[in-house]
Amino acid sequence: MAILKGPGEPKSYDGSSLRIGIIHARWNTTIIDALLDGTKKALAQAGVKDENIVIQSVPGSYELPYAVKQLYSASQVQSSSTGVVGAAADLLGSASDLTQLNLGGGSGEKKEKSTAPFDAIIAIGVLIKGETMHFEYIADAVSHGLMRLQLDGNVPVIFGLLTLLSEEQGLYRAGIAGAGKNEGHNHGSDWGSAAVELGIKRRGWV
Ligand code: DLZ
Repeated sequence: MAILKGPGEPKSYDGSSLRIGIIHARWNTTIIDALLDGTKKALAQAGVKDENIVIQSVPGSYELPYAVKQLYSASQVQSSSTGVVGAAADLLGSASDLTQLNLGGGSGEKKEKSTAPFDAIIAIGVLIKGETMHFEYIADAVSHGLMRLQLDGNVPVIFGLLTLLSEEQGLYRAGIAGAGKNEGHNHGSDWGSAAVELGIKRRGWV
């Protein structure tokens, strides 16, 4: 039977050269954690290297557009101030940079941590409707904010904002509903795949 919903037949893209940013809100943490997990699994499956994924959190969904903008700008600044100097800085840099080194196998090979601007950014939030108009205002502002960022910033911003009428809807959309906590479909995996597809496609549409 033909599938009516979802992004259609998955095509695989090689994400091994991509740098991906993820900003997630912390409100409704159980659902967020599962979505983040699904997103990271899809990125890993597409070959995106762990060291080329940057994850930052913000308190709530309302903060997502600002944080996406800051994260992307920071990666642009980082990229323009690195280059060859940046490669050396990676080698000599902070303790956290040093943990990225892989000196195993006697080959002297190291894991190259990218300092390029992000190829795509995924914004993840979970908004659950309450008794007031709060939900409508935030959902509207965040949706428009994220859309504006990707058009003005010329970078794909993946819309990982769930706008839910109940917590149960969120559990299903994170694939953790039901007694066995495994019912539903984890939308994070679609967001990870979308980031890889758009990240690759933006390098050349024709
Ligand atoms: C205040 C609030 C409420 C009531 N509900 C949610 C929610 O369901 N999901 C979410 O991500 N954030 C919520 N927030 C927090 C706001 O997004 C924001 O963090 C605060 O208003 C501070 O700007």
